[in-house]
Amino acid sequence: TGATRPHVVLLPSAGMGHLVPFGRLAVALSGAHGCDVSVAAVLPTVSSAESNHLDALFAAASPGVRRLDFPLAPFDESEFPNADPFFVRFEAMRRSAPLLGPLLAGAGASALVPKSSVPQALHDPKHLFTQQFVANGRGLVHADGVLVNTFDAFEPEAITALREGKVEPNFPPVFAVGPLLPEKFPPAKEPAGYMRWLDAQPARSVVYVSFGSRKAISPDQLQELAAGLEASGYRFLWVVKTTVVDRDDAAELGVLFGHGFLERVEGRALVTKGWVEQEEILQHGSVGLFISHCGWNSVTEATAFGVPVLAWPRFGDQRVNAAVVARGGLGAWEERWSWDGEEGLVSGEEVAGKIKAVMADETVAKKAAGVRDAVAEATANGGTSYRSLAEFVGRCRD
Ligand code: BUP
Repeated sequence: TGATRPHVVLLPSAGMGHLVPFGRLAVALSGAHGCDVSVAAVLPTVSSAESNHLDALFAAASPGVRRLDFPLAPFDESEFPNADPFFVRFEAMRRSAPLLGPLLAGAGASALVPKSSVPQALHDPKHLFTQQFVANGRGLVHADGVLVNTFDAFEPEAITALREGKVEPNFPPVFAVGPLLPEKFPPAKEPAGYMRWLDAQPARSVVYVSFGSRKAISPDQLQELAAGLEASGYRFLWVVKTTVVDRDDAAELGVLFGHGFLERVEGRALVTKGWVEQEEILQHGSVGLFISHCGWNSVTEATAFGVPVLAWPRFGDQRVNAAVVARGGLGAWEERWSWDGEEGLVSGEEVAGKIKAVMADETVAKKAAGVRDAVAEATANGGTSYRSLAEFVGRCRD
């Protein structure tokens, strides 16, 4: 649109009768009409005439026409014995439709989800997770409604797109009922050591670091992170999960971080290996920043308590969540920072620089406080999440 070149993606169905006019349309759009065009090559092709035609098209067409391979999801053709192979292909394509989103993202046709943010497994149509994801996705449209743990003001585009049928025309009603707030359990009789430590720190002075429990960080990256936290000069509370160390043993932690690290940061840092009550930490007034893997629960907990997040996603949906953090005003994300990425280690210097910049930036803290206020509004009686949950309950009664 406007001054930018439109990017048109063409998805010809099976058979030369479809492929030929789509090829012509591609050439017309890219030539006189100045569009970037991607033509999906649905694989495997049904006939050799089609594969020859595709080869010829991409060899002859202008550079504005790109080939976009679209491998179909696994499909058992024996379901349709004696059927016309082209009709069987139409069915296979219809069933592979959920794979189009990631494909288009890879073609740069969507600004919302770049290919690198699509969970790794979904890049492979044969992956068990992809097969489950596709099957579940198909089932979802038959649901009477879908509850999502987010709130309208935090992810307005995504929620609107779902509600207006832009993601899937028959998508059921969406109830944005989040963030689901932590249960209020009675406080432990003896506060944990890390809570007592937090009590002794000045307001908003501590960087809380936790990357969840599911995947250990490489020893090299761990050392860079340690160096960065040390060089930042800030106080920090670091919950370390590694397969190397399995207890809170200073000597072993010392080996992991490099000699003398724990001694050098003593007094301004607490490093622990065990399970912590994260929601208690996030609502403690001493915490000023959360360096997080952006598991969705961690993100929602940070929204509820208005703690700015410095996103460092690792795998699965976490890059998408990190983008939501940045877009939703909850914090910052350097896109290079991702352990799934192929761009190598993030240096201690870079970590220190970013921590200092974010901690010193009053706007970051103000915006995160704004998100917290929006949570309070959404979840209070009459707010969007409260009403969504009430409407959901109302429908259950009908
Ligand atoms: Br670790 C840890 N204490 O020590 P996410 C986590 N949590 O309370 P995801 C603690 O577990 P992974 C700890 O507050 C959150 O509610 C945390 O869920 C809590 O991570 C939950 O953030 C973790 O969605 O990965 O993606 O489930 O299992 O690695 O934490």
